[in-house]
Amino acid sequence: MTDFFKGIPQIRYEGPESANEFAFRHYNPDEVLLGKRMEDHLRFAVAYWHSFAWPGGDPFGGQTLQRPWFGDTMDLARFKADVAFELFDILGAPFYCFHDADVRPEGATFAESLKNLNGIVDYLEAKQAKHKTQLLWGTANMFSHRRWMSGAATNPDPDVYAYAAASVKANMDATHRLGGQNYVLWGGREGYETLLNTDLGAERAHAGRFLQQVVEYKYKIGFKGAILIEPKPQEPSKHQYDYDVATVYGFLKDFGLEGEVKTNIEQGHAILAGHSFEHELALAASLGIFGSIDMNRNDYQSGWDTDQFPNNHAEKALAFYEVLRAGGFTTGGTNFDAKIRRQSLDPEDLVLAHVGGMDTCARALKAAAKLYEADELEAARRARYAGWETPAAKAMLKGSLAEAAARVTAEGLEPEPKSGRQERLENLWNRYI
Ligand code: XUL
Ligand code: CO
Repeated sequence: MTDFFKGIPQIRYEGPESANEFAFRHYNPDEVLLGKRMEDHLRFAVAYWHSFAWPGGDPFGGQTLQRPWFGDTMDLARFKADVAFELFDILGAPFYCFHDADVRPEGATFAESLKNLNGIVDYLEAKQAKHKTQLLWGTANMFSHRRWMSGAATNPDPDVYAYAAASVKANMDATHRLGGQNYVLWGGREGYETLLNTDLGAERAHAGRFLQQVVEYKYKIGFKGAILIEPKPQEPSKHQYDYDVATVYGFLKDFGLEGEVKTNIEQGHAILAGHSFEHELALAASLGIFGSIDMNRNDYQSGWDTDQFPNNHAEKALAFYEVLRAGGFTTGGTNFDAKIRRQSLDPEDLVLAHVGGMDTCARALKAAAKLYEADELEAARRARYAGWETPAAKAMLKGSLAEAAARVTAEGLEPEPKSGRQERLENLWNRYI
C-alpha cells in the first residue's frame, strides 16, 4: 500500500439522495437495466496517461502536478502502477488502458525501452491477477517522442516506419499477454503540417499497408481482441488522416479492412470534426465499425481537445442511447480519456473526477435505457420508414432507375410531405432525462 490516497474510502453506491461526495449517486454496478448489469453495460476504464503520467502542463506553462512517482526509473514505474491499482480499487473500475510511454521509462535504445516495457508488463500481470481491474486496451505512443514528429507509419523516412512496426508489435504483444480486449491505434502524427512537403498518396498507401500488417500480426499471435482506430481530425497535426468515422470507413474499405478493424470514438474528437458524439456513434454502428468509447468533453468556448471529465448527463444520454441501439459494447467500453484541470492538485481531485464522470454516464445510461425500453422513439422512427416495408418499395431497390421512375406516371404518385415531428420527439426525449 502507498499512502497517496490515504484516508479516501472505497466508493460505494448510496443512491441519488446521498450528500456524501465519496459515494456514487447513480453508478450502481449490480443494478440491472435491459437485462444486463450496469457495470457490464458501461465497462468503465481509467486512462493511465491522464491520471498518472500527465504533469499538468499547458501551452503557456509547465508542470503543476508533482507526483511522487514522476521520474525515469523502473522503481518509480512500479510505484506508479501501485498507485494506479489503488485508484482502480477505490473506484471499483473493471478496466484500465495504457500507452507504453505511460507505464515504462523510455530507454536509450529500442532494446532498452522494450526491456523496460516487458518488465512492467510482468508487474502489471501480477497486479491484474490480484485485483479486479483488467486491461480494456493497450496502445503505442507514437506521437510524443521527437522521432515521431513527421509521422509514424506515414513518416517520409522508412526507418521510422520500421520503428513504428517494432513499437506496435511490442505493444500488441504486451496487450495480448495482459488479456487486453482491444488494441487501439490513434494517429496523432499520421497527418501533415503543410501540403508543400507532403506526398498524400504515398502516406495514405503506407498507412493502409501498415494497418494490414497489424491485422496480419493479430492473427499470427492469436490475439482475440478487436483492432480499433481512433478518429480525430486534427491536433496535434494540422490535418490527420483518420479525420472522422466516415473517413476511416472509406480508408478501411480501400484496404479491405472493413470487416477487421472497428473504431474507438472520442466525444471531444467528434466535436473537433464538426459532428456530435452521437452522430459518430450512430454512423459507426450503421457501418458495422462501432467498437469502443473514449469518454470526455471539450470546453465549447476554447475549441481545443480539453479532455475534461463529462458532467452533463443529458448530453451523454444521447450517446448512450446510440450505444444501446448498436446492441451495446462487446469488447469495447467507456474509457475516461479525461484529465483533471492543472489546478486540481489533490489526490481527492483525481478520485472525485472519476466519481463524477462515472455517475454522469450511469445517469445518462439509466435515462437512455428507460426510453429504449419504452420503445416510443423507436416506434416513431419505424413509423417514419414504414413505407419501405411494402413490396412495391422493396422491388424498387432491386429494379432500375427507369422502373422506379415509371411508377410515378403508372400509379399517379404525388407524394404528400409529412411532418418530421422533431419538437414532439425532443419533448419525448426530455421526459426521460
Ligand atoms: C488524443 C487521444 C489519445 C488516444 C490514445 O487526443 O485521444 O489519448 O486516446 O492514444
Ligand atoms: Co482518446
